[in-house]
Amino acid sequence: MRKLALSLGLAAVCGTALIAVAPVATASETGAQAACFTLWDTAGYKDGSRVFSGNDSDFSNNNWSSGKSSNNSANSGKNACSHNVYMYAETSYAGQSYYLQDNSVDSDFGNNGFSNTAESLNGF
Ligand SMILES: [Ca+2]
Ligand SMILES: [Ca+2]
Ligand SMILES: [Ca+2]
Repeated sequence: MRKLALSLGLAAVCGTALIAVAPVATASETGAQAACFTLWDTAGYKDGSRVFSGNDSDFSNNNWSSGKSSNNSANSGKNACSHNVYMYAETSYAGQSYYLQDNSVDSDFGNNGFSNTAESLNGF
């Protein structure tokens, strides 16, 4: 009987430990947004890229991975988010807009009249 009680005691300790870990696993989901949207400098997902995990009201202070300015420069994008992402021709989500639906890609903004145009982005 004493052995059985000890086993049960250990099981209880393990159970408590698992419960304590659970909130840590979900914290990442409720905290920072997923980095699920990517833009590229050039059509066909080429040259420098930028990954977004939230809105950006002004591209002028952000460069592509290549080091070049990402302002008025996006030409293709992939939206792996579960929500639409909206790009705007001016800062602060103003001017002409173009959006990528959730879980969609566009290899060339040129046939959408949005080449080298985006200055801000939201939808997160
Ligand atoms: Ca910015
Ligand atoms: Ca470009
Ligand atoms: Ca297009």
